[in-house]
Parts: sequence; C-alpha cells; structure tokens
Amino acid sequence: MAKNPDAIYASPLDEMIDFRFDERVVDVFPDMIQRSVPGYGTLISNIGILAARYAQKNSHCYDLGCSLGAVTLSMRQRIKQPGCDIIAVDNSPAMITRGQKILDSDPSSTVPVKLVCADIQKIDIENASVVVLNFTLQFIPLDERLILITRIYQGLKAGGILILSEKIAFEDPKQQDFQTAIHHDFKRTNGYSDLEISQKRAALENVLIAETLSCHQQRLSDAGFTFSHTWFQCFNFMSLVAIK
Ligand code: GEK
Repeated sequence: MAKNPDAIYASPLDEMIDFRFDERVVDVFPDMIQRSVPGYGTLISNIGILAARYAQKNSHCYDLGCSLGAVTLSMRQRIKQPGCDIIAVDNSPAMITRGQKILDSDPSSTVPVKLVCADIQKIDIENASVVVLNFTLQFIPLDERLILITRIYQGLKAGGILILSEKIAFEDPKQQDFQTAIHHDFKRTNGYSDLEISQKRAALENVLIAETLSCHQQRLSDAGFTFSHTWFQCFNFMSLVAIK
C-alpha cells in the first residue's frame, strides 16, 4: 500500500500542541513510524516469529496500543496453534477505524482478530500466551506503568511472554547525547529536516516519557517476571522479551 508522506512538522508552528494520535497522524502513520523508529520493520516481522513460537493453543494474543495493526498482522500470518485469537486494542478511534479497514483487506490468515477501541489500562487481560506492547508503555503515565505490567503478568499463562519495545533513556549523559545524535542522523537520513525533528521532539516532550533499560527490567521483576532479555536494540530503541 502507498504510504502518505509525513509532513506534519515540516512548517513552523505558531503554537506547540502535545502530540496526539488523531486523524492527521493516522493518515501518515506508517511513513512516520518507519522513518522515526530504527529497525521498526525488523521488529514487526520478528514479533511474528516470537509469537509463532510462544502462542499456546486455545489462548489469546494481545497487541496493546495496536495503532494500525502492524504487529497484529505479523502475528496473524505466523501463528499456527489451534484455537488462538488476537485481541488488538488502541484508545484512538481514528487508529481503530483505519486499522479495521487494513485488517479487512488482508486475507492472509484465518486467525480471528478482535479490534477494540479502549484504554489498555481498563481492559481484562486473561488466558494470554503472548502480550505485545510495541512502543506503547512509553505513553502511559509513569506511576501507572507497574500496575499495567502486573496485570499483564497475572493474565499470562505459564510459559507465556510479554514483548516490550520502547524508546529508552540512558543514565550516562554522554551516552544519552551520543544515542540522541545518532537517532537524529537516522531521521535526517530519512528526509526529516532539523525543524521537523525539533518540533516533533517538543510535541512529544510531555507525552512520550522514556526510561532506562534497567528501570524497565526492575519493573518487570517487580511485576513477577523472573526472566527478561533484550532481543533487539538499535540506538535508543530496544525490545525486551519477558517469560512467565
Ligand atoms: C505498532 N504498536 O505499529 N490505551 C490504548 N492505546 C493507547 C494508550 C492507552 N492508554 N496510550 C497510547 N495508546 C504500534 C505502534 S504507537 C507508538 C504504537 C508511536 C496508543 C496510541 O493511540 C498509539 O496508537 C499507540 O498507543 C502508540 O507497532 O507512535 O510511537
């Protein structure tokens, strides 16, 4: 499918408004995320491979903060266990409406998908073998993150996995500066101007709160996970897998 180019922050804005997942963002989302998150395509396809290994028969797989359903489509193509379904949740109505159209036009698998417009902090998570938070936890208020991860842990079956991908921060200011500079080079190489990079950064400042890798690992451990492992990192973006 042709991607609409992201030019949301290309012209100077009089007033900086906090970033929101509205219609304008939905229109350009596939282009925006691919040009902004290093390794996004690699993450999406490999989440399908992880799901194929860890999905258990007669269980639910959750895609929390599903946006347009890229993770859902990847899992749906790979999962072969009988009786599995995918529950994909996002609280942006614009994302869910567009995501449903994309799903309906993809006949590549028969795994049932339920697309739900809801706050992931309020839904039931039960009988789960795979739960994915692909760049979603970073938008949840800091003091509510442990409650969510604990509810995910409790909803997972033994042997089930949580895949947690996040933009991360670094304790060492030198490393923070290095990773930020390289990430900005990545965005520049993908055609974003310095103005776009700085305006997007300002819009996300109060909305996307990145934490360190050790902070994420400690929270996973506090929630009950005894095993968590980084399986992907590129600059300041990483993905962990935690197994119950
Ligand atoms: C992908 N996973 O393409 N409840 C439900 N959804 C939420 C909440 C919440 N409380 N907070 C934020 N969202 C996707 C990419 S994007 C990441 C995920 C990014 C949703 C929000 O509406 C948005 O669609 C998504 O989480 C984050 O693999 O844009 O950097």
